[in-house]
Amino acid sequence: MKVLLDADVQEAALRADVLAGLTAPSKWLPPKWFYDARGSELFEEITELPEYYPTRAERAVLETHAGDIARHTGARTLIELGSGYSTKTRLLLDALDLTSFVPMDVAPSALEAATAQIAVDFPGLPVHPIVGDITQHLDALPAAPDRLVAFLGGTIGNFEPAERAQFLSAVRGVLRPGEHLLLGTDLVKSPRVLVPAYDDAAGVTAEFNRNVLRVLNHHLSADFDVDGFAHVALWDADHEWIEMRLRARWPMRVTIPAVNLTVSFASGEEIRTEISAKFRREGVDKELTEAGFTLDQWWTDAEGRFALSLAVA
Ligand code: AVJ
Repeated sequence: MKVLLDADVQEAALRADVLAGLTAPSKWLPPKWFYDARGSELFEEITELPEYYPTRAERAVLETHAGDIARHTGARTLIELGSGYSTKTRLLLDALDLTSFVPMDVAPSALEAATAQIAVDFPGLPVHPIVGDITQHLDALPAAPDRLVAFLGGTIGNFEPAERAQFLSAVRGVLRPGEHLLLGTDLVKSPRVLVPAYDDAAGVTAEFNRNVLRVLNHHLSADFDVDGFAHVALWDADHEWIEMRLRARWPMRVTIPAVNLTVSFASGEEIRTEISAKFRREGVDKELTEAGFTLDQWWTDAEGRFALSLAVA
């Protein structure tokens, strides 16, 4: 496994984000810090919840169109960004005629498990996992032939619009003309469907959200009272995104020794921990075009909940 994120680099990045986010007037933390081993497992659990439709909807699109993806791209190399356990990706591994598979993720535990399982299920397929941050390490992607970059799950929605533009341009920058991007985007729909998907009855998403505080306790010796924070999920209709927050149930002072910081929370004060933007076809087309891609195919599930875009560089 190629490791671009060693523990020291990761901790330095975590310290910088915590310092910036928790000293800001409106407190925030970037969602990538959810994904330690426990966070990655909790996310897998989320994907199986009755309320969390995006994974099943995206799988339905992949089941229907994996053959089309193979035909339109002729890809020989599949690069998956933010690959996690690569569960849905197996549908692409089945359909494509690949000479290698390159999954990249910040979570080494998920990447290791995925690589081991794929070795068993796809013997003879070379897998070259990279532990890396997709916002920093695209340069490390191999210059292999006929590449298809897959960015699935709707994870692009976790970026702010400006970050999204920067990220898509960076992906375009590493691709040669004629190579492809397969982009998964969750679509705008009723908040009656969206909000429960991020606030499930079993409380798994709440645990996932609070896990970021456990990560800070563990890695920065912070003393967050994890149960002192309530899970909040709300639909921001102006931005068309879901926001997850952690709301202090009572006034708190938290010390974070690794960054030499004491943070005060008023009762009810919130930390924004994630945005998950929802998209429309025109918006996706526009953003891809602005990044230098051409939208070639747009596929959705039968209920129109989730889209896969195939774009050409
Ligand atoms: C993995 C980023 C696609 O935004 O829906 C699930 C993460 N957060 N429930 C998403 C998540 C809360 C998920 N992505």
